[in-house]
Amino acid sequence: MRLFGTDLVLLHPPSVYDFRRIRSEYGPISDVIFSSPAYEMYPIGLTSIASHLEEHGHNVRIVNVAHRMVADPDYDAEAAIARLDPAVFGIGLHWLPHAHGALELARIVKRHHPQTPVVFGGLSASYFHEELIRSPDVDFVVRGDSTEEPVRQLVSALQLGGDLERIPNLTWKRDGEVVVNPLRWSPTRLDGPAVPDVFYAIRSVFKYRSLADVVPFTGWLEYPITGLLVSRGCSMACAVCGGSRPAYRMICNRQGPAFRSPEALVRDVHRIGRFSRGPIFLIHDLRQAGRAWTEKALDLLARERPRNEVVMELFSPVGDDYLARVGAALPRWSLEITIESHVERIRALNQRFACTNEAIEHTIRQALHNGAGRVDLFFMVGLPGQSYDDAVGCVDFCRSLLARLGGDPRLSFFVAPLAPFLDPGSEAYEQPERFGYRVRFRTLEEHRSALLAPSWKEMLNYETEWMTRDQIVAATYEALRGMTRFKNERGQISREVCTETLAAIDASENAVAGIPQPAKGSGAPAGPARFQKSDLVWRIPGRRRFASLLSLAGIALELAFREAKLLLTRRLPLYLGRRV
Ligand code: B12
Ligand code: SF4
Repeated sequence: MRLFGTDLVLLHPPSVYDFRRIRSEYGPISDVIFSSPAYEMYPIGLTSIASHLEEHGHNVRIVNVAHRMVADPDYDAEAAIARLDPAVFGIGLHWLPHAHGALELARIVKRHHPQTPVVFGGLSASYFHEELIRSPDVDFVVRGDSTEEPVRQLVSALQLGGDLERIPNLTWKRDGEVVVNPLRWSPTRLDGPAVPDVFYAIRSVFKYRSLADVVPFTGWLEYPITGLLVSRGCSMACAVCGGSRPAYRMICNRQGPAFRSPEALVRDVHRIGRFSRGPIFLIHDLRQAGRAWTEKALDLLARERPRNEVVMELFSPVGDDYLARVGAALPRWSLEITIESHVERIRALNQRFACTNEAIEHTIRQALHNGAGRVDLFFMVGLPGQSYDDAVGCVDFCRSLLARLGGDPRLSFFVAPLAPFLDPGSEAYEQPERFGYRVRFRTLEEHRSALLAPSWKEMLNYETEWMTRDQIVAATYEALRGMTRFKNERGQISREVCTETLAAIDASENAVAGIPQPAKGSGAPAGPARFQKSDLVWRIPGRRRFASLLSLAGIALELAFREAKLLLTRRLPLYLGRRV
């Protein structure tokens, strides 16, 4: 251990390592998130792992390789990795679409640092841990959704000595033989650092002298939106979700969601407000935590009155005064409602918003009535029981809903395919016959190689009884065309933007069909901002995206003090303890 050396470097891979060369047609697979199809956003938990270890005297650095590669066509990822010299490398395989990039980074690490241990983690790494550990480039997998403490124990054991057998959730190799330690670390509360710990991220910019390495996604500096985790795990059992209650039980041994306390959550909101004016997205429906928790959180938010727009999710319709209370508590707020389908039968099969359309409409009316700045409604193609007509029919549903709501401009509609993969761990993946799915890939290797296919149609790991892959693709493009025309009809986008978007949709569909397209521009993995991305942003009022200089200077001072304190009280004792 070196006093000023780095103990752990956490690498976030691009989805496909050589996306700049391969250039598949990714279509709309990342159309309703801020990342490009390289999926350059890293898991928020990387910051809480880093923060937890730094609290214990370790030096931990995040390197968002994916963002660096997307933002700079000349960035040489291999050379950058060769220059790093930590005691341990961590590589994230949280989302399965990173299967190719993650394994490729592991290979590069081993090529340049053959003696340095490589640790994998994340939901997909946890699901495929036994296959992953057989790779010669992977030494450890830390399973579960709360790996801060097991990772600390592992890094400490590797640097200072310790018994690997005692580390919870660890999959490893003893003399080439796979050892799977029990999955017993699954805290019932979300204590500790905020997820994400944005103050760790800011401190690390100065500590490791690189802003680009910790940027959460390309474009974040222009639009500093921050997600904030309300819980780890989810109480719902949506059939197609790999983050559902049954999936967490299977992958993480989690029996129910672990909630952050209302006090900690509102403190996190306050801290974000000290540096950013961007929206704060509260991940997971607050009501999951029960009435008392929700009321407490809303009371505290009402006292805090954040200046940032607070974006909330709903997992089910609202039948009481919840949205009136939200409206009273928050000066600026909006809602994300992912109903997935306008067809009640399909929603019942998917076990999400298994209610009537009237109940959904009532909820939206409540939100608009109580002052929501925006209500976004999301639809999906590729659901159980969904035919081509059901998928495309969402556009007419939106049109008539909007007419009944007086054309309220605060309503926005989005549609996206279930792509590229049906999530492993979801009930539909685990019991495909029950939900009418045909699953094409079962192993990590099959998913890894599928990511190299020329188009997202070939990448899809499923078909359904109601739609072949060709139909899923056709329905997606048709629904996107319908939504685009509808947006133009209602004046949300101009005729020019409508024409350009329709042309981009046609070009993408032709590319999937193998019809040669004009060469794409350099740098971005799949051309321009795609079909709906620009509608995702919330307006940031005023001219500033970040807080005042005074507030930022206060944070800088506080963090410099914190760094010095950590060095003296944590790092030095750890280092000296090792030397004696
Ligand atoms: C919030 C969220 C998002 C946010 C991202 C927030 C973020 N930056 O992390 C947004 C909306 C952007 C998003 C996007 C996507 N998501 Co999402 N998302 C979620 C959601 C709702 C919550 C995630 C969560 O609770 N995380 C908390 C915990 C689990 O993770 P964490 O704290 O970040 O990290 C901990 C562990 O995972 C682990 N870990 C993670 N990385 C590493 C690395 C190492 C080295 C180690 C040791 C440990 C480790 O340790 C961390 C600390 O304890 C889940 C559903 C659910 N309820 O889980 C889906 C989910 C994770 N998403 C999923 C998917 C598929 C996606 C997309 C690919 C969808 C798409 N096609 O666009 C994209 C990918 C985005 C990208 N990378 O650019 C699937 C993943 C299934 C799978 N196995 O692949 C899930 C399970 C369900 C779903 N379908 O939405 N998502
Ligand atoms: S899709 Fe359903 S199960 Fe998955 S995180 Fe959202 S509400 Fe929970």
